[in-house]
Amino acid sequence: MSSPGDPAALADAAAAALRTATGVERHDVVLVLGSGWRPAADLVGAADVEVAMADLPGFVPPTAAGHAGTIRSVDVDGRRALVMLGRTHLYEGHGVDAVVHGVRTAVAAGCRTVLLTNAAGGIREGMAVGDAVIVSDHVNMTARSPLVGARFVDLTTLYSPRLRALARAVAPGVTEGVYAGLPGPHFETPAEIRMLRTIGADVVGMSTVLEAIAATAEGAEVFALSLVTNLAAGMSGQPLDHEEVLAAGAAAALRTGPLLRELIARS
Ligand code: R1P
Repeated sequence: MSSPGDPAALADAAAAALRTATGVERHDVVLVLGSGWRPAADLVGAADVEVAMADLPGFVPPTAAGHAGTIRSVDVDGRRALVMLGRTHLYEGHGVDAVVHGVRTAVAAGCRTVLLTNAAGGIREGMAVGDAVIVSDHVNMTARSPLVGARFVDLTTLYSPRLRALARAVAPGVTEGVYAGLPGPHFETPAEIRMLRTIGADVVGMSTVLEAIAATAEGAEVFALSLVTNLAAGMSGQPLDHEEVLAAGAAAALRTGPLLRELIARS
């Protein structure tokens, strides 16, 4: 039984509000945009309706630069997509339920496919700014779970092998990698990057892992795509900043936008 304040009830209420605002009874797929991904999303398709997250129950509008805080309803070759322009991060201080409310709402609105994007630091030798990386697995280093109070969930194939194969077919040459999700908001130290490389991480960021866990627990098929927007601390000799993250996303949009569109259309 759910109470009005519980996460499932809030997601249901937000999904109902989305249905009213968009006039669309059921969406098929959700695309969550990470830092710097907005220019790519503009190439996915024109929005029929754009709703402010602030107008929907349970949403805490994102505060990170480049996260607009709106949700578009877009028709992509007959597939109905929700495109979330921005996400709430753990470091914004609103807790795990706020972080995963977007994907829970999307699943409640009918989405069986959850596509997550993020900006990430490249850890693996040979990576370059502008590389897209299909997330094959993750290391959750937030020490949190969206499933506290719930049940055990198998994560063996958290990142859908089917969707990963589709992405590799759509974008030959794009490699796969393991995403390490840290709480932030500080960037990692060079020593932490050496540790992350040792434990098998290829890219690092401050999002995605909790959303992926929540989405799979709700029965959705999950896919995640990182864009290497900087080389991780200690690898380039340059200090890290969020502006270069946004700029790298914009520079890659002509490659990443069509990839997202194909994934939505064919997922
Ligand atoms: C750092 O520049 C910010 O960009 C990434 C990091 O996680 C961090 O929030 O954001 P997304 O993961 O939302 O792309």
